[in-house]
Amino acid sequence: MSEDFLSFKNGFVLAALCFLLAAPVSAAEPSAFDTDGDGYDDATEMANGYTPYGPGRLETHDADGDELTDADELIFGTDPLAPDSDRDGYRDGEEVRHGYDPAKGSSARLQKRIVITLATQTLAYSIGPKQLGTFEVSTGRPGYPTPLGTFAIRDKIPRAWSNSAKLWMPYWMPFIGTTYGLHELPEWPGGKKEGEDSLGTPVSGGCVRLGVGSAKTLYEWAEVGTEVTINKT
Ligand SMILES: [Ca+2]
Ligand SMILES: [Ca+2]
Ligand SMILES: [Ca+2]
Repeated sequence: MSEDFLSFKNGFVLAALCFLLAAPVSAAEPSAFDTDGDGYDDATEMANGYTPYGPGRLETHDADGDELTDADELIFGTDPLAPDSDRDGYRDGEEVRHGYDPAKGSSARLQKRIVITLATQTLAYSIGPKQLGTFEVSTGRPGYPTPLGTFAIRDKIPRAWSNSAKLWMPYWMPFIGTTYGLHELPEWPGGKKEGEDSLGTPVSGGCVRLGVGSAKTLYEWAEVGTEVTINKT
């Protein structure tokens, strides 16, 4: 056998092997892949909350040790088995922590978004494709509706005075002029503070009120320019 033929034959075997390894999972055979070789196929593991990239749960396991869990890698579209998915020199978890997109090169930012739903009196906040949490809020009472639409945070003031309502608004973040904004349950001169039990019911003058704790969390997380969307449902 000539060397040329051997090299051709080895190349063919290698190509066939690569094809078999890379072959997509057929719809008729969802059990074809068991990435971590533990005897359970990837689809079954994920359907039950387990990671297909090693032992443990999808939500807590970090197969490549880049501070992004296997579950978050799937959400952000990164490679669960590569610590620096976009190969820009920064690890996936480090990028997310600093607000950069771990799947899209060095300068792409992840967008921060706040969405308030009037029907449920809830606020959700997210970075890129990942929702970070939800809070109960109180929006405008009948006759004083919170405007619908998409706006942006214009300012951040730790404790603002409302001249029209004569009350203090802790963690004030206006999103329409200085009239409508997000803030903690208001306080009146003399020390009275709106009760937490008003959350979940639209009782404000049009602003979006948050509870003690949640207002501070959102204030520290959000930035001037963070998008704020108010939906009816
Ligand atoms: Ca497995
Ligand atoms: Ca990871
Ligand atoms: Ca990176």
